Amino acid sequence: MPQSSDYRFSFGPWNIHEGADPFGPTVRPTVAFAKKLPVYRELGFEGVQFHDDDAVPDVDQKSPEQLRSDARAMKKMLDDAGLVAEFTAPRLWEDPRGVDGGFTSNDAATRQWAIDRTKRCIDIARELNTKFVVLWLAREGTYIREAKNAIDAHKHLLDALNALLQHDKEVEIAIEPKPNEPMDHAYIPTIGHALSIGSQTVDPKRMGGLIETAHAILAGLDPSDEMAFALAAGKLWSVHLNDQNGLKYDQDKSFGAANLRMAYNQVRVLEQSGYPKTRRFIGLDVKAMRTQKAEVATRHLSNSRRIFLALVEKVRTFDSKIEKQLIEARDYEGLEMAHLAHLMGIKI
Ligand code: 3MF
Ligand code: MG
Repeated sequence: MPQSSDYRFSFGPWNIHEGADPFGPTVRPTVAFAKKLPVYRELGFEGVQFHDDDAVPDVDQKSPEQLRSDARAMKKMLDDAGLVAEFTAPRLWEDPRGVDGGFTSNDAATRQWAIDRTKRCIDIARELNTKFVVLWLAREGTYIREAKNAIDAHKHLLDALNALLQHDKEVEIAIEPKPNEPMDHAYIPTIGHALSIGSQTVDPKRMGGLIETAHAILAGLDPSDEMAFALAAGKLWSVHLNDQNGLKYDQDKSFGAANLRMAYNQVRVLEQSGYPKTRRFIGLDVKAMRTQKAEVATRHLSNSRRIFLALVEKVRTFDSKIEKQLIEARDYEGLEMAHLAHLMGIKI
């Protein structure tokens, strides 16, 4: 097996959850944040991905001093649990003001609120000892095309990114693209869009991307190719590995649970790029099934990590001589069979 120290794993507190869905209430008791922290190390994780209000509740209401001192208290909790913060992400989508988006709202005051709130999210990150902020642009899109001027929306988004980069001269911002849900159409659906807008900012080297498996599949794209695009540009700053059974609601299934070969190819591209050497995290954005009983409602996390490490082993043990021969002969049926046989543990 690969050394588990090769890769660093992270998840967000929202990945241990009560099981509510749009059609039914919670089915498991709430686990307090402080009770989630020890679970990280137990399951082999060292990084915590935070929404701003996971780290400091009532972000908008607090004075700057209060915000920083609350964030420092959270940093102490992390230190005591032997954990580090990977990033913070502004949870704009749960605030009534963000009902029709923040950065791309038609209302100037709302756009300013989104920028101010995200500046606070950056300040929290810095107190948690990370420079890394992730933007999942949940409601930056439309339910109907005519609701916003899309050209203006992209300009507003760029203005917001510039204001954020200028607020803190060291912050590094990764956009997490997603094509739909909650909106019908999101303005930044793919990593190509994310890196393109990043390249137009005042400081492109501090703009990158986070790729989530399910989001790429919902865009009809192959997650490993999306990752390769970002990796080739040195812009894959984190991942949200999970799985997705075709074009449905965002499922956040355990990594490899729907399509093991697609999972293998994501691991393969990360291995090819030497991702562990970057010391960046492998984030798992996975949800337990609603049917899962409370006592075993963290298995989706440990199972996903285990599948990831088993696939690292598969990638590392694939016979590179056979690969080279089959590629030279352009025998892709043979190459496919060699990979499938290796994955299944059968002889060709
Ligand atoms: C939604 C997501 C989000 C983001 C998170 C961090 C709630 O589909 O994937 O999870 O990952 O907000 O950016
Ligand atoms: Mg995600």
